[in-house]
Amino acid sequence: MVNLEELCQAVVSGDIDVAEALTKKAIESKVTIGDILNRGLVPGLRQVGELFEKGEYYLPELIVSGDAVAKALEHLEPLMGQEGASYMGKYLIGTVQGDVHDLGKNIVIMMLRGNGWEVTDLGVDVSPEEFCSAVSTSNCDILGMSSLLTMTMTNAARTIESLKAAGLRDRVKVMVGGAPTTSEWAEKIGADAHAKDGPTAAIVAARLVGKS
Ligand code: B12
Repeated sequence: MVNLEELCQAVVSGDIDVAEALTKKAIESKVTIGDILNRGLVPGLRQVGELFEKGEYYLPELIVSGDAVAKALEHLEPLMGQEGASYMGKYLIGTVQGDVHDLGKNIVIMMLRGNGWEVTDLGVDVSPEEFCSAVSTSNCDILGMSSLLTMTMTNAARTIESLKAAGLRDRVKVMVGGAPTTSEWAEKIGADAHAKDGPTAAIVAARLVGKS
């Protein structure tokens, strides 16, 4: 049996090999993806964030812990097959300009793909212009923006303004997410919806296109 607390601690200590091995073992032992994420990987990152905030961890620790989770996600991603999920539509997603955090976005992508969405990932540090250009050429149903930094979350608002200025706002539903974001903030900047995690993102996205 896999101890998910050990997986959590492997993330906290930035032990990439152990995090990978325990994730593989958990998958073999039929631990659910939800438990691997919510009882192992994500709490590990949360602790790393707390240690960073207290000044006990620095950027190098954030980097290795992030890499440990990225490695673990590589093994989870193929398991989120689309079998059985009916086609939901096209979802364009990226992390806002100035922000390179992508683990949360990648978890959202896994959940969306597993729930029938055709997802295009624009990556990180995506400018309002790049988001607009992708919306104008992609015929997507939903644009999702991820923001982890309070300093740059305003770039999601700038992107919505740019969509309006380009006459594209009515073509697409806009969702926002990321640790510092809230549904009140989403409403304030004129987004259509907010979601606090991957599973909720899939539920809310379906609702936005009338397929829930
Ligand atoms: C790992 C990490 C990093 C890694 C990122 C690696 C990677 N590939 O992503 C690296 C080392 C690059 C990094 C860098 C920095 N980081 Co950092 N980082 C973190 C850490 C520890 C974990 C982030 C994470 O992955 N969380 C886990 C995921 C699963 O959660 P999530 O991203 O919130 O995503 C979920 C939901 O929010 C939602 N969601 C996310 N996106 C979206 C999008 C949509 C559309 C929807 C619907 C939902 C949704 O679903 C996701 C899945 O459930 C956090 C601490 C924390 N508690 O978050 C700090 C943190 C985010 N970082 C922080 C800081 C300060 C920095 C740096 C500025 C540090 C520095 N001095 O350089 C740099 C910034 C670099 C940049 N320009 O972006 C601060 C931000 C403070 C703030 N509020 O502004 C935090 C909170 C740490 C802290 N407590 O101080 N970081």
